[in-house]
Amino acid sequence: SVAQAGPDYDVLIIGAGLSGICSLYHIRKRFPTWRVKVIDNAPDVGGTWYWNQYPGCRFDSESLSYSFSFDKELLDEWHWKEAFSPQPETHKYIKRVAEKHDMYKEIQFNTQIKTAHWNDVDHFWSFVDVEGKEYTARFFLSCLGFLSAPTLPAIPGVHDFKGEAFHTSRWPSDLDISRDFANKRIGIIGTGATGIQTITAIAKQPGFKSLSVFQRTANWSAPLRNFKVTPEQMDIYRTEYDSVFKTCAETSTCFMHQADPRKSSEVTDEERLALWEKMYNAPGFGKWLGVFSDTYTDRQANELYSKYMAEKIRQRVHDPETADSLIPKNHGFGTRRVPLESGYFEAYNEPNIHLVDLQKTPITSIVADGIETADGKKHELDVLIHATGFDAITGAFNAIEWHGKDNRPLIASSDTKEGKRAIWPDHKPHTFLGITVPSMPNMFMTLGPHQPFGNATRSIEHAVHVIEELLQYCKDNNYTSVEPAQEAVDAWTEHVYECSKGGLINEVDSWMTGVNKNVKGKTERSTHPARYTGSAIEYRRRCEECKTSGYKGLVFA
Ligand code: NA7
Repeated sequence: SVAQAGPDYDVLIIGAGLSGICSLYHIRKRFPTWRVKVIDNAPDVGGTWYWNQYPGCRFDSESLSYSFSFDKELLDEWHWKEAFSPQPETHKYIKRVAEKHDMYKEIQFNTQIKTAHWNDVDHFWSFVDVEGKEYTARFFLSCLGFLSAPTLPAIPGVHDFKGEAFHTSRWPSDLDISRDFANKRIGIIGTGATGIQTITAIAKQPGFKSLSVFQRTANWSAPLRNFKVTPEQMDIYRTEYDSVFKTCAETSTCFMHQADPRKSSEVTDEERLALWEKMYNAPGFGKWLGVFSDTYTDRQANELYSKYMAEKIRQRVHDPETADSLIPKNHGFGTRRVPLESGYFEAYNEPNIHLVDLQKTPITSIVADGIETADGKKHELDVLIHATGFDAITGAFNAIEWHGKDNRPLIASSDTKEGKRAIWPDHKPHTFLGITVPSMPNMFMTLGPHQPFGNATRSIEHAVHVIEELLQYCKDNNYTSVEPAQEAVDAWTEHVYECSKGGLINEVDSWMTGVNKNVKGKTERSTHPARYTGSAIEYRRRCEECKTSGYKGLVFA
């Protein structure tokens, strides 16, 4: 009956985070008669900014640069209370966008999609949720998020802990650290961006008994330098939106910070130190992205800057042994995503905060009342926080069982029968422009594999624009199916691979290079990076080129 009546929706969007909200806004505006629906498994909009309610969660990007640019009225209305917005405010902002544009009526929450089938005869997708309800749609937008599938540590006994235990992105909404952590012995595993924010926030809250930080890899981190934004300041900021968006469009990462064109070796020691100090003392990512242009391509340049940053850590941590453990040994500054902090290193000067260096004493197991380490010690705990990150970029796709064209699965390991036919064998993405996927007709991705991420909102707005123009082209030509040609996919995938050569960032294990030791098949650095590490400017140029060529590389029917 579905085939006779046509699909239920013209467009189905999965995900109601920033990507889903932005997609819904633009698609509804451009195609007012289309039936559009959004599905999300959360109980509200926000995606990442809904789920990550852990204490201390906030932007490391300037709040202004994270705003949607499409609604001038809202830009005039909204007051970012802090230069780097905390999660509750950001969530309020996304809710405000959805309410103002009457989006809630199109969004179905608390719905987990289980399977997806492409109907190659009638050209539509059929999705079925865990309760067995079916949703059919001509076009499908994947707004699943690139850091939305949390992973617990693959440590023996991880489920044996009898106290309260949770992943940071599933922070219990009724947990109040000022009340519930009083006199508690808290343990936290993980020192990525999330761990660093959580640890700092807990450290600032008096009353807990002890905080033990289980650190496997030390991470470079540097001051955020956040500040409150007064109404008067906000008035001035509002006049700057256009220039902020323009700046972001001109940088290779979509952030507001542009590398200094000079090389570290071209300047005197004094000039070098002057720029580093200026960046270190300024708010935001300048200290990562605004330094000399060779910092992340030239090993020597990177070593110099890392030495400077190590000294900063030593100055802030009283105990030299702890300071030494906190300084990364196996990767240089900025070769992983740099978490920004506000008092993280000083936290270790508190007598009740302990760093457990897992390089010296690895965890042997998690037991009912704590964590045991290789030195025979048991760290007794009442609460265990897993700040252990995500199955990044491709991970969110695993929650759905995909049946693409010819019934092909999307992801499967190549040593299985299914894996031989998988579109992304061993999590290795194949895409065209990071927007379309072979054998997955009429599917378009926002912040999916092979797209530049950088400042998320800026990247999202661009991707959604590319997608809506492509939909327009399909509509104008009465096409009911579009998919990338294999040669275009191969060439694009090769381009993504080529872009990753030469950057030090691609030589280091992290979620950005596809490594998550807790996920089978992701324990080693992939030869096929899932992240687009070329310049966002080049990325946009190639998307534009595709359009102006009459969508060369895409096959329409
Ligand atoms: P990350 O950056 O992936 O960090 C995860 C952390 O958890 C990292 O320190 C890991 O150590 C640690 N980890 C993971 N598994 C284990 C086990 N089994 N044992 C010990 N330690 C473990 O995730 P975040 O949530 O912090 O940040 C994700 C992004 O969100 C961030 O980059 C921003 O863009 C926002 P490892 O380094 O693997 O040794």
